[in-house]
Amino acid sequence: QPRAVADTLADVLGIMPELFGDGAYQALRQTGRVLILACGSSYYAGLTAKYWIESLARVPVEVEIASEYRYRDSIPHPDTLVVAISQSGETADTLAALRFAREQGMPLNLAICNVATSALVRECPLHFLTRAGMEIGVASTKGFTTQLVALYLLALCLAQGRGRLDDQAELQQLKALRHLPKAMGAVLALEPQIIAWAERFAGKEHALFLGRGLHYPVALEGALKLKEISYIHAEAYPAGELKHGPLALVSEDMPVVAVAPNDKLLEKLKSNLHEVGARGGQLYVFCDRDSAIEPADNISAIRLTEHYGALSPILYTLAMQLLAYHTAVARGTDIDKPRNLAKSVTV
Ligand code: F1P
Repeated sequence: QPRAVADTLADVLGIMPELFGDGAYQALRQTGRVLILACGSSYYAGLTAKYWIESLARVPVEVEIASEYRYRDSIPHPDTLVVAISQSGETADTLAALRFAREQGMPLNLAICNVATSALVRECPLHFLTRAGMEIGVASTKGFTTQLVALYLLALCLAQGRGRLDDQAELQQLKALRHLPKAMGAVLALEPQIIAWAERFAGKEHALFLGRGLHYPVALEGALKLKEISYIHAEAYPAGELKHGPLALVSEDMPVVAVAPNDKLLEKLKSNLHEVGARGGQLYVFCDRDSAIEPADNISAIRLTEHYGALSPILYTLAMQLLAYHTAVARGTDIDKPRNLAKSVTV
């Protein structure tokens, strides 16, 4: 993972629209709104990008599940930048949604993709190639984290085009991005602690993942990874939704994983976690090193070594992926080739 992210950043010498291809300078300036189309993990990358683009660039973003988009009577806007995200670039639903958007009169199309020769890249006038290399497993891992890097760069370029990123801020952002591979290495070093959790998960049949704000899509991705490779039924909720239904499921048989970095939503999240603890739920909390979350009988915590601000979802995603991976190892499932799934869904 650190190498895939370093490779993806290798050609990034500055925050420049040209990173997204010839003509991107004009296109990104014209953009009045962004529509993101994707499936599976790539869709969750898109949900994360919505937070980034709206807060950094103040451009409104819609994120649509590509397999649904063309069946809805949505309202097209010609100044929309349509961003299609796909690791393989061959996902039939994502290609169909993109073509539908074009037919609706939205020709500003950008592909975020890992395969240079894919249909998606061929069809989009603008593209950013992630450098995840070959993903052996069906479930997207480094494909996902490198998509997040690409989307963060897009948010920065849009912000710059709107005068929201001065030279000083650009330097700081580049520094944070370049440090990412090292910070990811520090998350990978947490593996022994994650293995100990995974051994406890292996005997369970259900799990709940909670996050808030920017880290809600990380919870969604954590639940998806666990489902895909360990076949444990997992659901993710924004933690504030607990009391609107999922709290009824909480019991000591269902581990509850919380993505809990030190951000402005942590206090709210803590009170949500308290509701879980009060009902006998076992909490597994991923938090920052200096977090005020204290372990207790029903609360275990794994602390990530640094707080990473807006880029923190990339680090927390690694922890989720490791948890799913080691749970699958403990259950003896075929991690690279999960039953019923295909690497690219071309029909
Ligand atoms: C989309 C996706 C992956 C998932 C699996 C099936 O693929 O849903 O997220 O892990 O591989 O396909 P893509 O469009 O990103 O290639």
